[in-house]
Amino acid sequence: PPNHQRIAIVSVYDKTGLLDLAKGLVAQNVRILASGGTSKMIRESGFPVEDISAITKAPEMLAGRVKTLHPAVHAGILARDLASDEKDLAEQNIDKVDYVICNLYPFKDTVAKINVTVPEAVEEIDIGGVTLIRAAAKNHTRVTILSDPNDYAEFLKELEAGEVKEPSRKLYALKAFEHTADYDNAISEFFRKQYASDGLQHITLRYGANPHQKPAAAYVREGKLPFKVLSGAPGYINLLDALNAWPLVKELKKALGKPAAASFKHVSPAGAAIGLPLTADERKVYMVDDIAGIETSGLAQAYARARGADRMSSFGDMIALSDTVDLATASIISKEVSDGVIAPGYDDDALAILKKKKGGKYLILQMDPEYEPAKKETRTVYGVTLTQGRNDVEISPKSFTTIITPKDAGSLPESVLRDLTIATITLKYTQSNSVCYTARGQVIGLGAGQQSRIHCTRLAGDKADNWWMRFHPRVLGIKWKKGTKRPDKSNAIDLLVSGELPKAGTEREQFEAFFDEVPAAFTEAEKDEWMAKLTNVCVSSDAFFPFTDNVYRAARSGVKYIAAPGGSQNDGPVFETAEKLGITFVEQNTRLFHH
Ligand code: 93A
Repeated sequence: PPNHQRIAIVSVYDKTGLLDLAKGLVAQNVRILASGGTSKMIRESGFPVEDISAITKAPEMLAGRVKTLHPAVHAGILARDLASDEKDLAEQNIDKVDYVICNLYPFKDTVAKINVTVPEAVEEIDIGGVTLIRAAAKNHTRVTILSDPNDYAEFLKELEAGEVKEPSRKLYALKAFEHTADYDNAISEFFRKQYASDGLQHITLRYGANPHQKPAAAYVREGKLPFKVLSGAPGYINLLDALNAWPLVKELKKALGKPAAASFKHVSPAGAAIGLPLTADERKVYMVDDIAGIETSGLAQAYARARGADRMSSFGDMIALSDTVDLATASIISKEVSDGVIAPGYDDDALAILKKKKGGKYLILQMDPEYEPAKKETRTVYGVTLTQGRNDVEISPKSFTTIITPKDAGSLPESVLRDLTIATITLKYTQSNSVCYTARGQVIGLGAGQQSRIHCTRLAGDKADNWWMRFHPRVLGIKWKKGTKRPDKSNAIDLLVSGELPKAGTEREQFEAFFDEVPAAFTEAEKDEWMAKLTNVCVSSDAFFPFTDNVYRAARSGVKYIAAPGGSQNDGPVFETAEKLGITFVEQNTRLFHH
């Protein structure tokens, strides 16, 4: 113990346990110095206590705004056991402080009240208390800081036994730092809502994942949000989609040098693509044969492909586009059921069209293309904070040089490198497990969020089959009843090509009502014959294939190239199966789980 009489500075808003604390300190012959209200309460209970002014020789002033802010207090707390510090103290006649017991004005409780005003909140911003706590915590090699009444009993026990030990001082200091950090967070959160709720730094969201999850907001702690809301009001899931879809298209464009588009639903892509000219059949299948200017707009081609990959899943999508949105792209969007779009910019005529969508409620976000997110990501789940480094691994055609099989393979054709790049970047932003099939510069089947990899491979394969069946001449030749809507066409085609055609009853009647000539169901033989024409499909997987079944399934959908990480106990059989089936297997060595 120090050779002087030990001193405690006590300044607490929450006076829980205060008298037991005072009693314990007095019993150990500790001199107590306390701020106004604290001192009054201790004195009235009959324990010896002095006001802080006994050492500051200055009265509390400004109606309590200055109570403990004084060199006599803070030099006493901050002084180390150093000769130079001792000398400074001696010159000013200041005594060292050993214990600080402080908790802060109730800022959180005050701002939680409805209709609290800024002046009311301002008065609850504790300055002196935070300074006491920080100073004592900073000097915890010598000083004990108690910021929580729950710690008084343990503290007194240690004191009675002799002195507060280093491990306890460390934990009290940590708690004190957390306390002031949390307090400052509450203050900045209040002022962010008051002063920056203009959508630049903070936006209030309609609600969270569900309408009963309120309040909800999106904000950054520093600077501005990287996007502006040009129209509509974003929801929580819209932003989850937008902030996953945007980096996907940004990375696709960077990797392949062409405009890119993604169509998101429930935080996974339904489709993603780069801009490549469309064949007449593709224009028909993607329902864009009436879009003026699509021949020259790479961005419109990219969105046509992204939306065309899996039209059922894209219903009500959140769209990301890598480039300034032009009229052709906006014209496609205007015809589709969609929730919103994020892009770096909008041509005036494109913006005018989009602003009219959904009765003016269509969500239009403008993204800052230069924005780089922080390297560290943080979220809380069930009250627990999780942090990780952002997945900033760069995928490009160069990621596919380790060819496992066939042994004599040269380098891969450019179109294959392109499609493997698209598949793999898409997986990077897909809920895991995920497996992605690509062809012709676009996703054609994506399996997301399945706990079993083979289920992903099947789901994605079935989607790829479905995509290809939509190019069958019977589908291209469908004679629609006049006035049939686009979503109804997509649903009816899906029933036809997936083999889910209703055979009888009302559902059958409803199906037939869409057509002038009802198309016949596909026989197994017809399906097999058409599927055999699909080839050169690429597949990427976000982690290794544990069993050969994945390779067999992929092969049935025209897959000739697979990229996946190795590392499975079954790598050998997986590679052999690929070789046997004439599939080139490329080791892409980065696991890409995403949640
Ligand atoms: O207004 S203050 O920021 N100015 C100060 O100098 C100061 N010193 C301690 N508030 C200050 N405090 C706070 O007063 C403490 O954090 C504590 O919450 C409260 C205790 O006041 P009293 O002892 O008068 O009840």
